[in-house]
Formats: sequence, C-alpha cells, structure tokens
Amino acid sequence: MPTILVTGALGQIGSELVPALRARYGADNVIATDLKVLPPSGAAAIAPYDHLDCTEPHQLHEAVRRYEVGAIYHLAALLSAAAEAAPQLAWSVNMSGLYNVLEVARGYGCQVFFPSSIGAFGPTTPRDGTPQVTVQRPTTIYGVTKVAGELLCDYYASRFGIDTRGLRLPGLISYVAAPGGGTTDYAVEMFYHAVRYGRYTCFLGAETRLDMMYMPDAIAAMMDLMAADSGRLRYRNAYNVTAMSVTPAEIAAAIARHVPSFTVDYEVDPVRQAIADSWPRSLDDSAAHHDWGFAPRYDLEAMTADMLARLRSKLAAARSR
Ligand code: NAD
Ligand code: AKB
Repeated sequence: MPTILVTGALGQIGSELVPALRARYGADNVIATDLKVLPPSGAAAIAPYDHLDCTEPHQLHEAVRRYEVGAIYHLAALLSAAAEAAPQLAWSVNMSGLYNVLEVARGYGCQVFFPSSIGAFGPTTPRDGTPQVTVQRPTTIYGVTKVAGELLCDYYASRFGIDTRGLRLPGLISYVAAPGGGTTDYAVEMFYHAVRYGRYTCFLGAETRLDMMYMPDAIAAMMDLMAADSGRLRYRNAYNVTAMSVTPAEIAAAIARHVPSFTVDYEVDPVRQAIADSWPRSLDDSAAHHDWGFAPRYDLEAMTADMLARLRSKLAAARSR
C-alpha cells in the first residue's frame, strides 16, 4: 500500500476525504498537509499532519521522499470567489502548486488526483447537458487555472506517463467543514441558517441553476476514480460528474419541507452572480458512468434529509459543550 499525501487537507473536501482514505487504507498511510500551521494539540488530533505550502517545491519533494508517497490528492487551491478577489495569488497557488505536484510526481512516480470544477467552463460552453468534451473558455481566473490544470494533467499523462486522474466537480454540500470562498457556498449556508435562524439571505438569484453534489458522493467518486482500472479511463484531464441540477429556490423548498417556517430572501452579489451565470446549468456525466462506474447516491431530497439531521446533531453537540 503506497502512502497517500493530501494537500489542502484542512479545507471543505480534505476534512472528509482524509478520514475516508484513512478508514480504507489505514491511518498511518495517509499524510494530511495544509498551509495552516496547527498548534501541537491540533496537529496531534489529525496525525500524521505536516505543514506544507504547495507553492514551495522543496517542501513537496521533502514530504514525498520522507513518507515514500505513491499517490497525491492535490486539493490546495483558491476557490472561485476568493480567486476573483486575489487573481495573482490564485494563479500562484492553483497553477504553481499543481505544477510542483506534477513535477514531484514525475520524479517519484506518484499517481495524482486533481479536482477540476464546473468553473472550467464559460459562457460560450453549452449550458444544458454540457458535454464531456466541449468549448472551455472560462471568464474567471479560477476557471482559467482549472482549464490550464486539466491540460497540464493531460500533458503529464501523455508526455511522461504520469497516472493523473481528475473530476470536474460541481458545488459540494457538506456539514463537516465550512466552504472556502466559492460561488456555490450559498447552498451550504442555506442549510446552516435554516437550522440556526430559520431564515437566509441568498447572494445568488432564486432561479440560478447549477450542478451540486452531496459530499459523501464526491468523496466516493474521488476514491473510486483513483482505484479504477487505468485501461478504462479515456480522459486524463477531468471527468464531468454531478448529482443534481438545482436552483436556490428549489433547495429552499426542499428544506422547507422539513423546516416549514424557513424563509429565504435574495440580495444578489453581482460578482458571484456573474460567475454563476457563466457556468453550466447541468453537466452530462455519462463518460464517468461508463468508464469507471460513477453512481451518486444522493438526490436533492435524500441529501436534504441527511444534511438537516447531521447539522442538527452537530449544532446540538456544540451547544452542550
Ligand atoms: P477549501 O478552500 O475549503 O480548502 C483549500 C485548502 O487549501 C485550505 O485548507 C487552505 O488552507 C489550503 N491552501 C491554500 N493555499 C495553500 C498552499 N499554498 N499550500 C497548501 N495548502 C493551501 O477548498 P475545498 O472546497 O476543499 O476544495 C479543494 C479543491 O477542490 C480545490 O482545488 C477546489 O477548486 C476543488 N473544488 C471544490 C469544490 C467545492 O465545492 N468545494 C467544487 C469543485 C472543485
Ligand atoms: C466554487 O464555487 O468556487 C466551487 C466550485 C464549483 O468550483 N464550489
């Protein structure tokens, strides 16, 4: 069993991916790393944990050498809204970080997982049933780094034989860790606010339709793709995946079936609305179903019931401490 290294492990995805990888492959075989420096007690709680800045190549080389890493899940990045607020930093973290990961993978023969995004598409992409192979001319710096990242993974696979694998993830909804500056964060916030306050002010318009997925399906997809038979994988840049295509109004209505007094009003943030309006409304993920058996379990109703139950117990436990 080769050791697995996760970058950006303290974020929304890493907080659930690391425990899932450790449950499957053993705690000592999964090294969590992030830019954040944790106090000794925090680092001990999620050991093995190391501080690692993916823009510093020597730190990556040292970690991969020391732990004899065979696979890297490279999660460290700035998300769409955060990237738009700091485009130069986004280029550095998202592009230099990935380049450094691919170079160290080339040197040590590591497998690499790269999370692309629906943000890799743009306003000239077909917005409904967005094909696996189509126009990709995003208008955000986040999208530019995701398309370039996809192409770089493709290049390292064909030129150097590196086993790169990727997903074009939709907005992810989860209850363990807060999202980190994305356009789809509204969906997570809506659940928290429904449980805490019974009301929410949404920064996207009510009818803004985007793809979403519940985190357990996303974690399963990442791990299944990495374990898939490499001979079946036609795409080394990233596979379209989705579980639902929904609007804020539809999520609000699903929550209201469990929290009847829940209300939502809308104060549109023009920056994030423009980003959302440039993204697909629904992806065609048939290539992922065909090539490696992608099969999400949660639709909007199942996700809403589970999310509300989990959030209620999480918030109750926090109150009783
Ligand atoms: P996040 O913002 O929650 O976490 C990112 C983590 O990266 C943070 O813990 C941060 O401290 C760390 N980080 C930032 N700069 C770093 C650096 N220089 N070196 C090392 N670590 C650094 O993000 P997330 O939601 O967990 O997303 C992880 C990946 O998945 C990103 O590439 C993102 O683009 C992609 N993705 C996420 C979603 C989603 O909805 N969450 C959807 C599509 C794609
Ligand atoms: C974001 O909104 O930036 C992310 C994503 C879909 O890539 N959640």
